[in-house]
Amino acid sequence: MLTRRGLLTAGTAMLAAPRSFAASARRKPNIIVIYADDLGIGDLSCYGATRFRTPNLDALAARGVRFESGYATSATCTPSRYALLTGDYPWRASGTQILPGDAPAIIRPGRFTLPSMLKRAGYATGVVGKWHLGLGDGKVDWNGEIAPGPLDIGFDYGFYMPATLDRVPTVLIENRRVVGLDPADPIRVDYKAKIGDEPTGFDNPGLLKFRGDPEHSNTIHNGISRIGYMAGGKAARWVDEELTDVLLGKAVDFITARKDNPFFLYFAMNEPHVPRAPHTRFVGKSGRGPRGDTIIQLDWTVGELVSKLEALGIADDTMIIFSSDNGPILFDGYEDRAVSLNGAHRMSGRFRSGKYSIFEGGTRVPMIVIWPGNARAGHVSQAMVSHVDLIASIAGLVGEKLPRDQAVDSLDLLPVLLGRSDHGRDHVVQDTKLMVTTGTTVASSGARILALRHGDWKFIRASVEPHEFHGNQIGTLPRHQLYNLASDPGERDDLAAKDPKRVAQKAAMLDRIERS
Ligand code: NG6
Ligand code: CA
Repeated sequence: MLTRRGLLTAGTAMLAAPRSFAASARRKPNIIVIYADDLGIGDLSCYGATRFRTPNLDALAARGVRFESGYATSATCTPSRYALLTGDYPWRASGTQILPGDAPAIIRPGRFTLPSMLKRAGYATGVVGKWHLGLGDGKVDWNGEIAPGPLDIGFDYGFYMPATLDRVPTVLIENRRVVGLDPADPIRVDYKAKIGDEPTGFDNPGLLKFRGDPEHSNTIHNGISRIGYMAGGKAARWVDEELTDVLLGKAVDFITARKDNPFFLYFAMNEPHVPRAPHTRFVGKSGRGPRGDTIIQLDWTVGELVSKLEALGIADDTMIIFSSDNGPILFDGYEDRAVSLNGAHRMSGRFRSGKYSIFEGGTRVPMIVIWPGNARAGHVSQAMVSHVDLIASIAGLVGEKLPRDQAVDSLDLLPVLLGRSDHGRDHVVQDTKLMVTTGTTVASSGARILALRHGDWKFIRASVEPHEFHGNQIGTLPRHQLYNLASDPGERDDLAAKDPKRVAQKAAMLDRIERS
């Protein structure tokens, strides 16, 4: 296959030019990307989960294409989202690792992105939910105009959290302003030293709903200690238990107001990322504790959004792509009993490990595409696709061209996304990068860890990075590893010593892709 970077790899034929599905539709379809946070490929009942059910996502899968080899580019959030929006693998750029809540914007204004391309194609474009791609130019002014941000890279509308649920500031931003901010109570944020006089998890553990590890033991808001210190902005802070309803409301408002013309909505949900504080109506519903309960909340919320499309009469004109930014994890900083209550639930299905890992569980995620009348209902695809491919595939759909030097890793796989072809990628690069922390959990150099899946072969490049983080195996060894995913999807039987020739080939191929 010829990638946009011009690398010729053996083994697969070029895809036929995508058919013009758009032409058969009444108009350009609305496009909704629903991106879950830390949801594993084994977390939905349509992917084999048996300990609880996800009826709304199962129904979605039954009406569309369900992928068994759908990949986020990376095993953590920021890099996967960077790739989703830009069409570049994140490891081509520096600064694309997990960002603090006060980091500058990493996708710079004016850059060619999925939303900017769709805007050019006549779409109204919006983001609702988790951002975590940085804001501002250095020091963000939380009390003034927040820029650059989503509005500077192609979104017309944004209603979003700056980073993650577990990072300060715990406030929502609409377009360029913090929502509900009282100017008399300005927000201050510091990731290094304590500011203000609010209690912290370190000093006041008695105030907590559940305890955090040292990284998650800074300012307490809503009974949850966060990463980072914050003061002020009291009236603007979110209530974790109500946040998903607030975001759903904004997503519904966005589509309702724009239903008569094509729109693109990037709905970046938080479930089941930590801290897991579901609404009371979902508490106890999964029988697996708060992690399962937030998955039930996610499933219900997706169902509501789909019902809204139906009520508005636009469900048939809407393509929905559902996926997750990286694999799953039980303990990720809070003692919320996820580990003890998980029981026999297999978050990554038959794959090994999850979030942070270079094993399949890190990046092979649930992925469902529906578009009534266009995407094949009920098709289960084994084709390899990556989120990095969305931009080129959607460009083909809406008749836009990619600039030569942009979205360099993105392949037009529209027929694959619609279940009309099972010829996906012949290879995909996976990556992870650990945080460099001074806490007790990990001492990483912050180096990228890369792997290559090529056909059924999985090559993991040698790395001296730590082998474990938060209970998930990262998959690193100081020597190269080789697995055959067809016979060994759980990556247990390292064939590197038996097949040094193949190891050398894959190592060279990954080097070539990296340099291309
Ligand atoms: C890590 C946090 C983790 C989570 C993650 C981001 C520590 C020890 N761990 O650094 O709890 O917030 O960042 O998750 O601080 S992600 O899904 O947004 O990538
Ligand atoms: Ca994530």
